Amino acid sequence: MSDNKNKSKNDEQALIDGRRRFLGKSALIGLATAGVSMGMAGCKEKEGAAKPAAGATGVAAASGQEIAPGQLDTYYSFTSSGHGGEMRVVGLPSGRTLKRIPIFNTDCMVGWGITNESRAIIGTKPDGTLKYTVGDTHHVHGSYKNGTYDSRWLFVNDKINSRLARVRMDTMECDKITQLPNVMGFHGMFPDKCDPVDASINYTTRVFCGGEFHMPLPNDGRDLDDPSKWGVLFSCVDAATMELKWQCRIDGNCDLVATTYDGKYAASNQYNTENAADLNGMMAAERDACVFFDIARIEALVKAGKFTTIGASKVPVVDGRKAANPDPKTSITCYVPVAKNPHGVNASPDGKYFVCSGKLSPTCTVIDLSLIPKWFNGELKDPRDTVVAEPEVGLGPLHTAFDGRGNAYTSLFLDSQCVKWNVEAAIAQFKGDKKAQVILAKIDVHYQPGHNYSSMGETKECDGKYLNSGNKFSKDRFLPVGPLHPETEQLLDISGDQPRLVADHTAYSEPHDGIIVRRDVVKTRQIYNLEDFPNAVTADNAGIERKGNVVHVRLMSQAPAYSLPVIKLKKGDLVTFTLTNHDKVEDLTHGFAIPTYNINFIVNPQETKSVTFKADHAGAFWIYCTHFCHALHLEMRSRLLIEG
Ligand code: K7E
Ligand code: CUA
Ligand code: CA
Repeated sequence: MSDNKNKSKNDEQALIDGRRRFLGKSALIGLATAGVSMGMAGCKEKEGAAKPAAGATGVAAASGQEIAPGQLDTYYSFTSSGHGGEMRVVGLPSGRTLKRIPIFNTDCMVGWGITNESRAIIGTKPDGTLKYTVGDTHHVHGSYKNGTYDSRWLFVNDKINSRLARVRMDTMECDKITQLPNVMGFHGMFPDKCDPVDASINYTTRVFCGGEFHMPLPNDGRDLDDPSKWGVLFSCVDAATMELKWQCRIDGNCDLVATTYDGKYAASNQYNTENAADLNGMMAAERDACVFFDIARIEALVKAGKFTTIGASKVPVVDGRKAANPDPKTSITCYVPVAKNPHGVNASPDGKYFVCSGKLSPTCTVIDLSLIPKWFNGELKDPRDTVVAEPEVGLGPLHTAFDGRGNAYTSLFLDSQCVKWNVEAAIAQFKGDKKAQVILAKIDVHYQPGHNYSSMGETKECDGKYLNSGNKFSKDRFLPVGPLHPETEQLLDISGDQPRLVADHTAYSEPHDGIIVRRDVVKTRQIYNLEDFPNAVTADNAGIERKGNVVHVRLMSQAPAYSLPVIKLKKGDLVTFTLTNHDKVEDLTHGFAIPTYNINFIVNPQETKSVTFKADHAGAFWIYCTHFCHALHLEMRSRLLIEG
């Protein structure tokens, strides 16, 4: 029997080895054909390889990571959802889904996109319909104070329609969405960590947003046949008001964004310094760049009125292109050459370095942030002099996380691995130390990782406990659910010398980046404040108010009843329902659905929401509570009678 067991173990290992070889091969083909097919390496696997791989790949099943029933996780993970358009909240290390926060999508559970309040945040067209119903969230980052999270806000980008959204940490709901003018493909985003000039402002006041795609400026039908005239803007949004502060026109594109801990610089890696409009053109140059922005200089220009505007937008635009900035001493931008077609730029938690991953080069580029001001002061000849290491890490490096002990963890898309390497050793090697041990470990992840991110890794409190590897293909890791497989979020314990894979979690397509936040940092409120809602319904104003065919129904809910058992309307009425939940018990939420009228939303304790619609068909309709609230939840309903 033990023979059999060994045999099947060997078979499994052979399958895994075969699969890895296959991956490696397609990876090389991908590179040889200039990267075009590299994303598909995971899809072309022959079907026979589909067999459980756990056990043989070092999954520490009894690793002590399990959270027993009734026990709480030690971390929150806030993740993007890609073209799902929402944000997700997951408990770690268990991988329990705690919440989905609708943002750029619509959601009929909470009524996001249905209530007047949420529609005002998303934005509507003159005819009242939602301006957009799709979104593509990639990057979630928190607001900072003193170099760590302050539990005020989370920010997330929408790549499709170039919008920045803010989520309140206390309610974990979206409260603002801002569209960036003259930007297409808003991809990288990062809040600042303190003010570039006033050190007493040691918290987030700006959010930097990178534009990825070149576009006509303005995009009104001009220059369609001449992409050489198209441009890219890097934007700065006020974190408190969520209004645009300024934009900076650049050469090349923006991919991801990082900010320094001293607040002086933001930077974006660029894979298209060629300013090309086609694939071959974007891969023509041997090196691309990481462009740094001197925030204080940009804001001084804006203050001095040295800006232009584009089209109908009133946002000040400064010129950060190379031709407009010949002298480093006055330049607002610094283009540091980095490895070809880089992806990702990440700040080390000691505040010293930015790391760009090569993607089409098997290297990471380490930029010493103390040398950036030297370049801006004219003390360095070449921006490239700020590069202090370029270690070879493996194939297809995309994103880098840190453990706070001087080590970096880079995802290797083509190798399907996470590589652990030491930053100071890489710097020593770059200086010529041949004995420097740069690569410390390589661990397989399943399969083809995009982002990875570590616990508190984007803060000075980086604790080096966990690393999440967000993998783009799960293949045989889970029960099949049709042609589209779930993605894997794999949890690695990085507290020891060797990273250990400790859990596979599924993820619905398709998360990119996230942050892992210690649970004590997160402060949520238990119920809402009645006073926060100017339209709150109380016993004083509850009832039905009619002005011609415009009707306002003001309702209260208290388990298990709405305040009006019968509501009479006439066909053709324009009706607004405003509902305030007067229950005060945490989690005692009610729903509000009207059959055939496409209305459903929830009201949390002490919260107010409203909907407006035309009563365009007659009949009797039971308004009912959709959210289980009470033993008499099913009885919680009112008759809506619409006369024909
Ligand atoms: Cu690598 Cu949009 Cu951050 Cu996805 S991006 S993986
Ligand atoms: Cu109220 Cu269910
Ligand atoms: Ca390029």
